[in-house]
Amino acid sequence: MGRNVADALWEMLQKAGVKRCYGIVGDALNPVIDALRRNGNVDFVHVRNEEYGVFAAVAEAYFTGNPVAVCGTAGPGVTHLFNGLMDARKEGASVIAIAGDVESKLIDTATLEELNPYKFFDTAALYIGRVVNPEQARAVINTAITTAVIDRGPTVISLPGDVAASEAPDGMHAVAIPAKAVFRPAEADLEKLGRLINDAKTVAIFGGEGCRDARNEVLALAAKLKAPVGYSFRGKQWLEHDNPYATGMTGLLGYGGTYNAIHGADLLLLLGTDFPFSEFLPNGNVKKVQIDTNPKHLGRRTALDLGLVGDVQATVAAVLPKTREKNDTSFLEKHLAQTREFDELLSHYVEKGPGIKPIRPEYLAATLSALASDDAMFFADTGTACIWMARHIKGGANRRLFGSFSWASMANAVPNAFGAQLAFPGRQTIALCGDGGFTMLALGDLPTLVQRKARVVHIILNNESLDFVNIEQQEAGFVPFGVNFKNPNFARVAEAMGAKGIRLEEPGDVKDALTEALAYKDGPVVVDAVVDPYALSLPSHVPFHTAEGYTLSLAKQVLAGRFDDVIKTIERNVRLV
Ligand SMILES: Cc1ncc(C[n+]2csc(CCOP(=O)(O)OP(=O)(O)O)c2C)c(N)n1
Ligand SMILES: [Mg+2]
Repeated sequence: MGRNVADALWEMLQKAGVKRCYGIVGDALNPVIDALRRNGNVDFVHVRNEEYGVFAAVAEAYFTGNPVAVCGTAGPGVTHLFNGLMDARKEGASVIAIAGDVESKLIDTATLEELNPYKFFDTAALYIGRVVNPEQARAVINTAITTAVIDRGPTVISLPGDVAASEAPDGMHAVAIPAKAVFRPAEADLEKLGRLINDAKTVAIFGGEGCRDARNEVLALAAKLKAPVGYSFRGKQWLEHDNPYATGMTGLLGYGGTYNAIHGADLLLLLGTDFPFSEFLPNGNVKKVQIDTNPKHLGRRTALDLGLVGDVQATVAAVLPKTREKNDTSFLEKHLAQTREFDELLSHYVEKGPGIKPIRPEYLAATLSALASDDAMFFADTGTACIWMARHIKGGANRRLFGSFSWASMANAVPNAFGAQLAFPGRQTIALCGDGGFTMLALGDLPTLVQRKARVVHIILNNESLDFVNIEQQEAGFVPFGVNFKNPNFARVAEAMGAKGIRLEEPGDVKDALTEALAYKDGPVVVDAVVDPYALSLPSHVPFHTAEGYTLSLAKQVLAGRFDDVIKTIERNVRLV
């Protein structure tokens, strides 16, 4: 027999730029993996849990721009892919899942491990194809690849082993992937946008992931309009560094002057952001324009005066010549000053850090940021790690920050970092993980990293709690419950598994321990940092229900005056004086 369907599958994936496939083999996938072995051009990364493989694939796809394959086999192996595929969908990563399916003659008979892929993947995948006949394979594989790449999300090829092993029809291997299209709003809408900008005395910008390729244009617009620039977590890495107009983030992780800037401006430009926390966005007095490639994003978080469908880069470039320069810098200066003030507030933790035990996570994160290389890639687990990354890890032209920002799954950071390390070997990849997150997924796959000598620096925030939920419960006025647990010494566990382990308990040792960890070149290193579980973190603006919750839960105190003053009082006083 000549080429089989599985051979053609790998040829097509390889031609589309797939360099790796993460997953676990078995039954239906055996002919698929045999074809991968014979092909020789795609690295098969055996992981101990399929979910870990998908989070690795998400980071690889997101940062390289290439599609990445994952695989899991029939039923249970396939279900393990799901959470990661949801993450791929929300983070915009081109991940192609090859789902082993039951033999084609047994489909729809509820046979062992049978799972209906259409029903199961419906929420996660942008496209699901079930290859039940070799004649159909080219079209299905082609659609799965082009959809994943162009719409930047997960797709699924459900493949019974017998079909994978069947002879492929001739000529089944071309995939034509176009370059990224330029997407601009209609001229009439650009004119309207120009008028809105020119009529506004003050303009504020709030940018998100859609500013990834538009940094220069956004900064040029800010310079011309003297506009403060705030950003979502996903926008931070593109817009914050080396930006004289940057005013920080808003939302629950917020810091700096952005909240007040976007509420105080005449006009707010929402650029490539689907920032989901509507209560942090202005209503009423502020006019709002949103620009996004995805029309579903327009107006769903806040009511708009104008919505434009287009790339931020192309749209801003097109509107720049239509705008008049503004010369009054007072609005900008006011919010930059507020940003500096909040920066100083945050630096209290850092300055006092060496003297406070248990170790303050703020101090740990800030020291890490200072020691890490200029092109380090940082990954944060969902949990308090996100807060410390948002506030204390400084970005840079070549630094990267990533997490499960929009799906918000736990346990993403280490597998994300692993995928990035495989894609960029030797580059510093650092996972800030929760102890809940580390034990949920990362621990089981530590041997995978040891085996591959993958240089992933794990920094575990060992607070023996699901601290983020602990904070959440207090914000909501609950008595914290179900959030505490006991940990082993993770440094010793890591050593037993063949990784380097560093136990960190003394604040005075933070610098040396992190320096040692970052310098380690022989594989994964696990820094088990015993940190303060009572590291209270409040945003630069506290919505009323949050403040109310804290009042109930913590002390039923003050809170009659201005929220900002209250936050400052708490920030300055908790364990710092
Ligand atoms: C898979 C999953 N389960 C539960 C949650 C809800 N959740 C969000 S953060 C969090 C706590 C994380 O704890 P840990 O990893 O220890 O980090 P910490 O906040 O303590 O730093 C939980 C349970 C989630 N987001 N994802
Ligand atoms: Mg924890």
